[in-house]
Amino acid sequence: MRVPDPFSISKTPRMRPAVVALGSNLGDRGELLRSAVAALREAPGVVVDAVSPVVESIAVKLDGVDPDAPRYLNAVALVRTLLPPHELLDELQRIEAEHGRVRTERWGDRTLDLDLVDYDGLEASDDRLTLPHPRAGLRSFVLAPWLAVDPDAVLPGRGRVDRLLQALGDDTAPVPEVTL
Ligand code: A4P
Ligand code: MG
Repeated sequence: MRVPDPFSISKTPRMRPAVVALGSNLGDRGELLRSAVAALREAPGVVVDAVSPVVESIAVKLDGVDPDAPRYLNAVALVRTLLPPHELLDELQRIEAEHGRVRTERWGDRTLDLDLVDYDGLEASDDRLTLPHPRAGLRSFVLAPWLAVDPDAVLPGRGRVDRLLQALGDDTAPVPEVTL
């Protein structure tokens, strides 16, 4: 029996909108985010339409916020892509690896984290990819920059980003001196 693919999208190639969250709390964080955006712009089948302002926030670890860990810079990029979701994830992970990302501890400090927050409103999950990103709605460091670059943003299945952020509270600080 054929198992239906939860990610199945129409086979007609077209540019689909996606939202990528960027984060860094090690190294030259601003330069790493800038270089990651440049790499996204160069990725085959990816067009970057907009990049948010940069915000700073306290690191969230598995056991809660950690004021002793290096702070994060975060931003969000709005893209359009010809790539199916897993191929876009491959590109994001390739860019992470090229920027010195080493996976040791889950939610540990990292030079670069690229998360796929939304792919064309898809709600689906397998062992490699969950869409939308399951924790995006709980994180002001994702919601605040996303809202700044798209006032009508909607997190699939969860609702409008402005409402989600209002309910959550915004604990990010703007970093206007870093532009991407
Ligand atoms: N994966 C599944 N769905 C997705 C998706 N939508 N986007 C899988 C990206 N990856 C997805 O991720 C683990 C696995 O998740 C991947 O192999 C992929 O197949 P990872 O990047 O290797 O590890 P991680 O980032 O430590 O894990 P996770 O659970 O994705 O962490 P989060 O939720 O991304 O949190 N604090 C602040 N202030 N700012 C931050 O940006 N980021 C994190 C990471 C923790 N604390 C933070 C921040
Ligand atoms: Mg990640």
